Amino acid sequence: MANEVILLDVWASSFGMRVRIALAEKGVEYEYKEQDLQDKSPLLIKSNPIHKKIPVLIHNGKPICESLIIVQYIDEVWNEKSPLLPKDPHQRANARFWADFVDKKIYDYGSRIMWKKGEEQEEGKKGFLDCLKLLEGELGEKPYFGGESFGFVDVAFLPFSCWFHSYETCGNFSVEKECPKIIAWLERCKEKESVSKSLLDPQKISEFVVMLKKRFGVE
Ligand code: GS8
Repeated sequence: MANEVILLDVWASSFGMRVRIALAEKGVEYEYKEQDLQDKSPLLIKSNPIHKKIPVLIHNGKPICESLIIVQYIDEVWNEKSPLLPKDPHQRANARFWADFVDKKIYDYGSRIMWKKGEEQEEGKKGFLDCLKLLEGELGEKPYFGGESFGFVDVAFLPFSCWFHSYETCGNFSVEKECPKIIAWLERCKEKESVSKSLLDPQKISEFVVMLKKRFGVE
């Protein structure tokens, strides 16, 4: 059967970027359909009726929702190239644990740094840096989170790095100063074409954040 792959996405979404990295890593061709979240398309609503959120992958007419679930689906379907999850059940569980940790913590603290002020922003900054330090500890001296090869946790975490510059500007701190190993890991990952072509320019994200702040009247 021919593989028809469609991705419903929004250019600046870290969740969407996860899927773009995984598809690029596997060498899967797909049709990209940019979505307008202010005016959701019937296709998005039909494909993700529960959350009505991007990203959604539509594979041969069947939708898959939630970025981490999509990345695992991609890994299972296109399993002959670049495995993302390890084979060993304990290592798999560990990879899922850290991807879930990124999901639950990084986005939330990052958002607090960007959109809140005063005490709430400080809490966001502290929470964010504490999480980065835990991730740095998990990475240790390994080249990638899963060990010698690029994998699931790298895919889950990498897109948030495009927002680091915005977090740093809003929260007045430096990730490189606080967590140099995370930046070294990021640079290492960017040597891969699947990553460099899927990640967005942090400057473009910063301009987007400034535009959003103006639109929503956030100083
Ligand atoms: C999160 C997707 C999400 O927040 C995942 O795929 O991992 N847990 C999900 N998507 C946002 C855009 S990115 O910030 C979205 O589609 N929002 C639309 C809405 O909330 O109405």
